[in-house]
Amino acid sequence: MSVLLALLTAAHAAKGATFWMPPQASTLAPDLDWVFYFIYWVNVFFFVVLIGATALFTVQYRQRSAHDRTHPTKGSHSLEFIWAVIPTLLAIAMFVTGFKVYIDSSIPPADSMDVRVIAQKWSWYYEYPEHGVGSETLIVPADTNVRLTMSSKDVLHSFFVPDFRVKKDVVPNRYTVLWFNAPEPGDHIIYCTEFCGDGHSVMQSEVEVIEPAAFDAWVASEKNKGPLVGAALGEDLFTKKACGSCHSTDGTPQIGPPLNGIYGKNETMEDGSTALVDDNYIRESLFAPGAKIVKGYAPVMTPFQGQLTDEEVNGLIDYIKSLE
Ligand code: HEC
Ligand SMILES: [Cu+2]
Repeated sequence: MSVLLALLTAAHAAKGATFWMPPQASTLAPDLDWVFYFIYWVNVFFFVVLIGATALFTVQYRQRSAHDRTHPTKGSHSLEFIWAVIPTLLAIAMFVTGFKVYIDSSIPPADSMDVRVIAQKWSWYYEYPEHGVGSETLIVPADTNVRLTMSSKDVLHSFFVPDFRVKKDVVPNRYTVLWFNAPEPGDHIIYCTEFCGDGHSVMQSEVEVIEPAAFDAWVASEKNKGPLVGAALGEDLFTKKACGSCHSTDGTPQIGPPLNGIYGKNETMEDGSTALVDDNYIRESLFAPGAKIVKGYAPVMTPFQGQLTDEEVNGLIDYIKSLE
């Protein structure tokens, strides 16, 4: 009992932590917890009222003798009206508040710093395309919007930081996006929350939120250590894989369309449809170029399926993104 109490007090000591929730360490956490506790207390209220009334009526209206008969009862329109309208209003309030938090957590702010998350059995790896460094711990500056673009090398994983209240599946052959802003420096646990085989339970990592100045110092110290990452890796591959024999980066059409300034644009296809050029589109262009043919060009690009690692695909995407 005293152990339990000690645990509870310890949890309460951390900022914003409650009986059910870990500390609130992101800007999303207070809003999300509000919705959680709103639904929670509505549930507690109705649980107590309904179970209480059931218990009370069971005793009060029990059959007292063998010939004890119930009086015939008539319906009540006002009662029925009340118990239809109040729950409906409560359900609408839950939807509206929940939807708002869902939208806020789904759309990364435009000024976000990009980090790539690569999941594999059974570890996490982080790439900083804007800084050209990689890390096994997610290190981010405090008070900064951070957008994670996540992919898996093998099976389905799921990225979960309880203290931030963010969670998203990480899937092979596709990018998923998640964002957060951690106002204060501190360490928080990252879990894989999708059962992904033997080592699932040890597939943990850590996010270290540090002061922005310390982050810049960390980037400077990591730079030029280890292999090329992000746009620098992409630029290197662009030459090695001879993408330049068909694609210019200065706007001149060649055998293939120029690749500068395409990221974030809507591209028109041969069949008249359009597609947004984002991470998933470029990945598809590399692995299955025939899936969407850009208007005015022939389907002659060789598929690079099996010839590029996930890091290399990420690097090429970051390089194309960097071309103006
Ligand atoms: C043999 C010539 C050729 C080579 C080599 C080639 N491509 Fe392509 N690529 C094309 C053509 C042609 C298209 C347009 C037709 C289509 O959509 O498949 C294209 C389309 C693309 C697109 C979609 C562009 C848009 O405007 O929507 C991207 C991205 C791309 N290529 C990237 C690359 C990268 C990166 C490499 C090197 C790893 C590469 N390509 C190598 C010919 C080539
Ligand atoms: Cu996993």
